[in-house]
Amino acid sequence: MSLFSDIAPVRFEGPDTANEYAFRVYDKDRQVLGKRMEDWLRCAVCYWHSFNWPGQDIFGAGTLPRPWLGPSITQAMADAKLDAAFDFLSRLGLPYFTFHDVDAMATATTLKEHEHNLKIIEAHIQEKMAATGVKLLWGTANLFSHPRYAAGAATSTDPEVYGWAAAQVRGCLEVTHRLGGDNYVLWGGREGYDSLLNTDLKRELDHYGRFLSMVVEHKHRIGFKGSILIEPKPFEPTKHQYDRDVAAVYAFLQRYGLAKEVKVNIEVNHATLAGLDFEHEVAAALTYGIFGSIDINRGDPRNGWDTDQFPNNAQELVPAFVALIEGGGFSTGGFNFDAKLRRQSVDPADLYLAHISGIDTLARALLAASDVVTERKLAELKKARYGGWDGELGQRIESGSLNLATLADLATAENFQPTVRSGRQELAESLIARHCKY
Ligand code: XUL
Ligand code: CO
Repeated sequence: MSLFSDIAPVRFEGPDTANEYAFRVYDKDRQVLGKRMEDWLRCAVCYWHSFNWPGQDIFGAGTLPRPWLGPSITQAMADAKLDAAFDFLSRLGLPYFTFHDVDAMATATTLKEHEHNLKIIEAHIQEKMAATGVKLLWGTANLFSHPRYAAGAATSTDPEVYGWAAAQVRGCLEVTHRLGGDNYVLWGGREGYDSLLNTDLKRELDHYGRFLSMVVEHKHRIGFKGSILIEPKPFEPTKHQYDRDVAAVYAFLQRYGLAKEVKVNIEVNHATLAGLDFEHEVAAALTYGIFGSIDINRGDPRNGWDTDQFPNNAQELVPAFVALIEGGGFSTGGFNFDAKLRRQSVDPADLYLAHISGIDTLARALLAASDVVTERKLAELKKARYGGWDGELGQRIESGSLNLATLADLATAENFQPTVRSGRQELAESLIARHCKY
């Protein structure tokens, strides 16, 4: 029995069910474009916001009943949290969870103690995973909450802090490996600066590049076959975060020779905060060959901070789903609910309702996107826009057989008179909207 035992295991009951604790659209075995829905979505519940966050904000204390939390977490509290989390996970029936080292373990003050406490909880997690069949989508080390990380971890001004970060990442990467995790994530929450006046940009980036190279070397040394993922975010908590968006991460990876080793974990609201569309970030990552995984929580377009809300609007997700389907779907990644309840959502049932609605939203977006892709009209519209490039002139330019002078001479000699043609944007938008019917 736990805080979450009052709800019976959540099942698919179809769109007409009167049961609020059932999936209306998410039918994990339903075939979509030759793959089970569960295998397209690969959904995960995050440990930290769901079980390790009591609902505090910068103006007020926690509101949510989380009896296993306190200023210092004992082993008994960590175990009670684990019991409750896996009770919830198995009743919700998603295939994956994600966690930070410190979310799960008893509080430690030295690195020896950290290693010891992590080992204890690893064994307990392993038992729970075996008993429930829930798998690990990714693990990550929290390198931002403790005061020692105020000036960053891999970009800290203090090499001893950098050493602490190395120890935490080595520990959590190895635990993730032993638990069969599919990915290891690094979110550089404090890898950035508040003011350039006191920041040595080049030195910090070089330290960060070296850190990531060491992580990749270690991954290969221990034989971890999953993906290493960086999670872009433009700011918060720092004023400027180095991994501000997919393009910045790609430039960073290239500079340090890591573009073939590291991918991205894209979060919807981090794109919003960067002033970009979510589908832009997905398309950019697919284009650069660094698409990894997704944190599917959204923001509020009127707020400039990270509200971490559960998704509830399928239509706005469809363009990203079209890109995802056309890109072949996830390999090691999945949709992680890095989402928080609101502070007034104090009933244990609210955590179920939030996830059920969020998962049904993803299922709706998947079905709509699969119809868009199957219909082929959007793909044909896009291809037709570039029709000229499939002709003789376009092919000569694309193949590199013309240089600036020969092309300029050709354009002049043949008196090119191009005219504006419709981009068919309104039709493209309509092709998305008409399929949002699930
Ligand atoms: C913070 C954020 C993190 C990462 C994991 O904005 O998204 O929770 O997902 O550290
Ligand atoms: Co996230």
